[in-house]
Amino acid sequence: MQDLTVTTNPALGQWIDEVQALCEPDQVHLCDGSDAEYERLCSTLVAAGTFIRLNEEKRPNSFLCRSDPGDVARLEHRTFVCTADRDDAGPTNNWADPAEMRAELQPLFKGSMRGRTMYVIPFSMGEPGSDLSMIGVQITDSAYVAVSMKLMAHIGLPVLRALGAGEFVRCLHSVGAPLAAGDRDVPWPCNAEHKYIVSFQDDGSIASFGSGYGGNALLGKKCLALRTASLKGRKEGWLAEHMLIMGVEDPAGKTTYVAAAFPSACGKTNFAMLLPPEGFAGWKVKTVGDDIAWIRPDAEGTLRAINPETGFFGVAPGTNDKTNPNMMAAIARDTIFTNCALTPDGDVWWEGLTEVRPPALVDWRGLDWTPQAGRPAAHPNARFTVSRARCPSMDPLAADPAGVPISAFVFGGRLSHTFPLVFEARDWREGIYWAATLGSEATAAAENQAATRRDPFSMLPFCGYNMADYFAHWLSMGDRLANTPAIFRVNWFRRDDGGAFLWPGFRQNMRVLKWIVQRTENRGGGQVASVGLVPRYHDIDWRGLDYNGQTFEALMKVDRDELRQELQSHDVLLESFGHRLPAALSVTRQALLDALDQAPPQN
Ligand code: OXD
Ligand code: MN
Repeated sequence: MQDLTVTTNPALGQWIDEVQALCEPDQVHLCDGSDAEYERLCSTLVAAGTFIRLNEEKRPNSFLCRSDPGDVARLEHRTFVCTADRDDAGPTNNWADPAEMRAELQPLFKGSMRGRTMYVIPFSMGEPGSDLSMIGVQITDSAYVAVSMKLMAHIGLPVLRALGAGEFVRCLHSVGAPLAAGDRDVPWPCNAEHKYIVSFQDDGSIASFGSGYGGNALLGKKCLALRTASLKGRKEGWLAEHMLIMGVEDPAGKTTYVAAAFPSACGKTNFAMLLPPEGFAGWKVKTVGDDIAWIRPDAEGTLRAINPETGFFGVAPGTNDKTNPNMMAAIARDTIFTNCALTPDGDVWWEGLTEVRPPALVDWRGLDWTPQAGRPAAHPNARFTVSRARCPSMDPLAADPAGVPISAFVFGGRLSHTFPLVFEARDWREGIYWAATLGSEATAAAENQAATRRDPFSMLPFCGYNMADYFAHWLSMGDRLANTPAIFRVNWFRRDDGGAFLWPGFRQNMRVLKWIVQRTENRGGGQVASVGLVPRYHDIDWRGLDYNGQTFEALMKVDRDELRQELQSHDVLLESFGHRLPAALSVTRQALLDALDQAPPQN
């Protein structure tokens, strides 16, 4: 493998040598991506105390891993986008000068892998060899990262073959915890003092230091497939999006594909794997992806999307047989669990898994736990990592390098008030406006005035360039399409005056999906309201659910004053972009405000 690397891609051979000289690992392991290698590395992690092998009968071939309590989530304040000109990163990113950042990182990486193995992981986001794919090579001193990458991407020899002498994205990662001779390692090494997740947009490389967790460390995901790819997509005329992709198959066997963006904590993975409710015999939801979509116009002017990932890195708390039976089936075996609780019989548990909490557990920090402990047993951001091959709802076209045709975009936040269950934007431009001003309430607060965090297109932490230019890119994409997808906003989280949810959500969201599919087929079923086109009560298929017209009215109500306030509150976000904001967005906002003044009071 070493020879193959050096002879087929001299630039890769040279980069490996450079990183080895800089980071000074004890040894170098070039990952071939085989199952045998995965098993060997998992056994090494068990021997090191990083992994606990779960009960083979209850959860075959699965492991529990506990991170350092200070390394449990993505770190947005330590994530940097480096561009020569600060304005190219824009007001929503942490900007740093590329040369200064390189100078800052250099001494941190110097000797950072001492006492450790340096893993070289060639990986492909998208099918190896496809024109739509991107190849990266991650160098890391974390075996946890190496095994996780095996589940989340194509890795190893097939990728090297596809790479040949071609270009690859350099992804350098160190947990930043060198070991001196004789030092005892800890189960989850990381650096308590320095953490950096950096996209160098001048040469497209990525560097991450100090954290071993999730999107900070699995560099193919948020770093390459979103921050790096979004900039590449802008240059090349495509879109790298924080979106799930699903196919909705009707009883006649016709599949309509939808891509949907939701900020974190809005149930994106559950929606991507939705099991239609009773009464929807013959309808099927087929999962293409739960987190990332790469979307390009084809020669016919249709947008086609691929999910560049091969696995799921999903949030465990709240996942159960009701909220996501497909994911429950997927994680029945061959899964890496991180920061979940351990049961006495060697299985995992998290809040929401069962209605009744087990009487005794070991919590995510390794401490004894009982329901009286007064703290969660699993970390709220506890995760499972599992290959898509295990998920029963996968679409047969999920790995098709040509992608699937997108008929609709759906944007949704967690909003207790103002926004109805669903509406369709009147046109592409208005749809972009509603996506650009997407927001979600920070907490599931019962009060009406919960603070909204703006998260345009749910890309706030992931757009690798100035978001004003990103909006312009989306606006111009509309001009290039012959089959322009319809754009919808949804809100599963509206509450009544007493703070109770008005909509049951989960499987019942299928009713909204069915209406969306019907709209994309121009089969009518809606009326014009101030926000856009909305379904009437009889436009929704209610079979199997007792949901009365009065509650539906409360769910769909758009109050003119509330909507005006909402539109006015967009100022803060829009004005932050200054002169770079596309005029079309300010014009759309004004048109929506003007239309409100002319509309009847509650419509
Ligand atoms: C994720 C996220 O982990 O969006 O997918 O934070
Ligand atoms: Mn995500």
